[in-house]
Amino acid sequence: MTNTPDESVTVIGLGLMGQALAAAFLTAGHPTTVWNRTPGKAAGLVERGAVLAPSVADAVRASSLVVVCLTDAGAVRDTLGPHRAELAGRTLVNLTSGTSGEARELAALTASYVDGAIMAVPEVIGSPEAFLLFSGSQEAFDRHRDSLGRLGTATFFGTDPGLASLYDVALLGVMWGTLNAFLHGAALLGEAKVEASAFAPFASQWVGSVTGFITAYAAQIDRGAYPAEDATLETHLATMKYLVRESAAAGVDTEWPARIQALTERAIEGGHAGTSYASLVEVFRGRA
Ligand code: FVH
Repeated sequence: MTNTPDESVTVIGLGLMGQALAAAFLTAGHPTTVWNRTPGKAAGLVERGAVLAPSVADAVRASSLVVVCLTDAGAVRDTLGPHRAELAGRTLVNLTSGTSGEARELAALTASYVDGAIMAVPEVIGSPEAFLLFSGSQEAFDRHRDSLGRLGTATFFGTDPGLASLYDVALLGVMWGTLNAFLHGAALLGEAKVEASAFAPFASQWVGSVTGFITAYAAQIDRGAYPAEDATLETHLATMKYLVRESAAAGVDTEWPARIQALTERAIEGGHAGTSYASLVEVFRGRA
């Protein structure tokens, strides 16, 4: 990564995330132009040397790399759709959340389109702990790799512009599933007067142990074979029933554990009784 960037960058959208993106480019020394529907949000960045463009067209024309971060795909379409002429020959990096289908549609805005997803909060933008997922034009990503690397740890997943968004939602699903499981456990233990902060270190340690299964199960999924090297689905099912019964007895939500049990029962009905937990992927694929 070069240390003294001379590449000018434009950031369109100065919400909580857009402000952090523009600030990271300024900190790295990039000549930075900004635009926001509500111009007042640019004040702090202008004080740091950013140029506030009077219009979207001026903002796009100011840089070879245009980064947009708005509320949703509709806002991106409304804001940049009328400016395809200005976007021609420039790279547009869209860091707005959205679906893979929306990303593929927005890729029509310019030949040099890169879609992205930010797995981080604004506070960590500019540090390696900010993970940014990209897909779309490989040539464009490679050309601006150093500049995009100023935002955090950047990974390019492939030329399908929708891929970064799919990774984003899949990873968010891992986050929500994990947090739901912790919160359900905290509710259950709370009925026994156990504080969440007492449960937390055990839950964190256990999440760390459980992530060890991910690599092994990924290999089984890719091979399409699910040998029970740790525990069979029948063993899992027996203990899942305890979670359902304990939840009912404690008067906390039973839908969450019952859903887990139902998925496993469906896999067993599909002939996976003696296989590993990874065989539930067949249920999620709608094949069990
Ligand atoms: N904030 C976060 O931690 C998450 C981390 C993961 C990725 N998300 C996504 O980033 C996009 C922007 O999120 P945000 O937190 O910056 O959102 P806001 O602070 O609400 O700012 C929204 C900006 O979008 C502008 N805007 C909205 N609608 C329009 C429109 N129709 N035309 C033009 N601009 C529009 C808004 O402008 P203004 O209200 O200031 O005038 C803000 O600049 C988002 O996709 C997250 O999912 C962030």
